[in-house]
Amino acid sequence: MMTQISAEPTPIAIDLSRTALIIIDMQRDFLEPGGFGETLGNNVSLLKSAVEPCRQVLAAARKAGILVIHTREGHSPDMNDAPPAKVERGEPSKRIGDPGPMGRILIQGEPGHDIIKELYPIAGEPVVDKPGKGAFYATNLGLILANRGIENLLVAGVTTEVCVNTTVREANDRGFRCIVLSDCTGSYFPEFHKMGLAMIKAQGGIFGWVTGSQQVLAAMASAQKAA
Ligand code: TIU
Repeated sequence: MMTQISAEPTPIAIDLSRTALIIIDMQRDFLEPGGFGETLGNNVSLLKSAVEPCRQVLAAARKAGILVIHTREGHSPDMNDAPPAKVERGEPSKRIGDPGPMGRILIQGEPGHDIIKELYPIAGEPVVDKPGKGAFYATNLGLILANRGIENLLVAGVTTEVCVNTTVREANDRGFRCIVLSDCTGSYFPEFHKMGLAMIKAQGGIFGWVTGSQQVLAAMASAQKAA
């Protein structure tokens, strides 16, 4: 059954049974003080607004039986998967792998690498660990989606112009319809958030569609009523 979602630049009709909600990098390292985001000089409180809309869409997706996938950016403890060009970049207060208040910065298994408690994965939800900004690069995300017959992605998470945009571009080139949930994403730079979303929906939806959590919640509710 097709479900209509109000979105920009146009409404879109999708089959929710072929749709996954992907929540990008809602990790303590990006959202809480003392993590990777803050070491880069960012005000991490700017990402907070995405948490509650994300929590609502996550709850509705679980209720509707929609596949939920979580991603986490980070590196193995031996850092074999961390490019020196990434580790050595800039002048952060701490580098990837350095000890911080939430454990080693951006390292798998450390408290800071974990997903925030409000959006914590439950059994059966794939968690994709990724070394890069895009969720397809050097991960089995494409395989997971192919095995489940997924054609459409509802995209949430942080940050809008970095990991969300990179993942949407990767997904769009792989043939997925991407619907980005504006209030479920966030950036350390409000102007990049705005333009990051504008870039996706420009030119007739060059990379995908943009909508809000309320539109998606309404679409999921109407699909459940019709079922
Ligand atoms: N997940 C993600 O977006 N990684 C980043 O490094 N984002 C920044 O905005 N720095």
